[in-house]
Amino acid sequence: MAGEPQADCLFCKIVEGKVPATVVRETETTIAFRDINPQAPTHVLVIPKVHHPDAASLAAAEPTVIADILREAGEIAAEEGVADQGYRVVFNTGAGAGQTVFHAHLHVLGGRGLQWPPG
Ligand code: D5M
Repeated sequence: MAGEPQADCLFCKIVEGKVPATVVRETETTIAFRDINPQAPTHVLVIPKVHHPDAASLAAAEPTVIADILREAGEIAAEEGVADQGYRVVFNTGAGAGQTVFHAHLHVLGGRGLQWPPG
């Protein structure tokens, strides 16, 4: 059921502490950890503790948690020292857009020049 931990979900396992992650910040509703395959000097994932498969379904069910995630992204950018240079936040949504983990997550990327369009 949406919102409930999913036994086969990697990011639910990180939330539950069953899979290790390099956690950089945690709130009541979110957890942020370093991406295992970083695409920039700063590459952090911010996820909701509740399980929803993508950002749109999370926003529909728990709109305040999306706000929590975006606020955390700003805090992380500031803490990592990439806010002044500029950074990118991305919700890949759907396999065709490169989503591989179907637990909503926001990529926070910074610390290098970022091209547009992203490809
Ligand atoms: O992004 C999913 C991201 O999740 C991708 O950049 C790799 C990252 N990932 C996968 N497994 C782990 C673990 N165990 N720790 C940290 N990061 C991880 P997507 O937008 O779905 O392609």
